[in-house]
Amino acid sequence: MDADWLAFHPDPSKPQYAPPPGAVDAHCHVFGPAAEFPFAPERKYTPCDAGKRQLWALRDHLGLSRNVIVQATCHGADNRALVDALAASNGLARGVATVRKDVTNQELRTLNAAGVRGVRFNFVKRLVDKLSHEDLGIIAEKIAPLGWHIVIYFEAAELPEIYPLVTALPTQVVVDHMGRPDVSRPVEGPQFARFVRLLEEHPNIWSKVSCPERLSQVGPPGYEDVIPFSRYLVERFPNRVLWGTDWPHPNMKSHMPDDGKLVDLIPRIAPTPALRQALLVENPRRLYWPEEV
Ligand code: 0GY
Repeated sequence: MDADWLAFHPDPSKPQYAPPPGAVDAHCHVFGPAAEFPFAPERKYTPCDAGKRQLWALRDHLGLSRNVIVQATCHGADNRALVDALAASNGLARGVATVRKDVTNQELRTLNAAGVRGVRFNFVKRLVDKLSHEDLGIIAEKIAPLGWHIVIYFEAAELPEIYPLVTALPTQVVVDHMGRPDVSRPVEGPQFARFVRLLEEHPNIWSKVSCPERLSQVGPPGYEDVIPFSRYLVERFPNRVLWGTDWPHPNMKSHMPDDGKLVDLIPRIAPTPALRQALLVENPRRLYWPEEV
């Protein structure tokens, strides 16, 4: 792993908040193990191993029921570690893959059978080489017939550049980590207003209210500066928000969050039982286990 890599918390606390039955961690990753699933040559970082069994142990410890495993950029478009985890999950995990524009329909069907329900487009420059919008458009057209959605990851400053692509996508679209707002700015300020408008004007666009540890400038355990942003989205778009741990927290440099404390923030971002049921159970079910709806 990279010399300055911070490994995930070895002993997260038991949350005081108990999530409802069926609660989903809708944003987490598996890394390797590298000996079995080597990291991609084009990766921008080399993490510690963080395998499926550790993820299941965390799920159970936190009182969560299911996971959505998102392909991380360190594995590029090689989805083998993801598919291996899905196969071992007893149906308790679904996945979001990374594919290239030349992916075949047969490969997509195989991923679908493994439990993949979406692809991720990553626009964060420190994580990936730039992908052409034309290529992403080709991928979007290929995956749409499967009923999959597209997860997108960008920094707030990149939104104007990608706006035409994002708003033309033919599927449901889920934005990672609230579009990474600068939380030192006001919730009602122009930067976050632009993101809110994106959701307001496009009913197919959702947001993950995840990663306070990544966005916060005041830091743990309360991440007080991030809560108003997450809560705003949960209250305004209760049926289009997802929550996740982001375990094993790639590229965290300031500190490693205690996952139990992240769970304890949920009642502060979703203050009523109905909002929590939507955020943790019903919304992820509609995207990832639609056969149950
Ligand atoms: C996240 C955030 C990051 C990394 C990745 O796929 C990835 O490598 O998403 C990051 O470095 O901000 O969502 O896991």
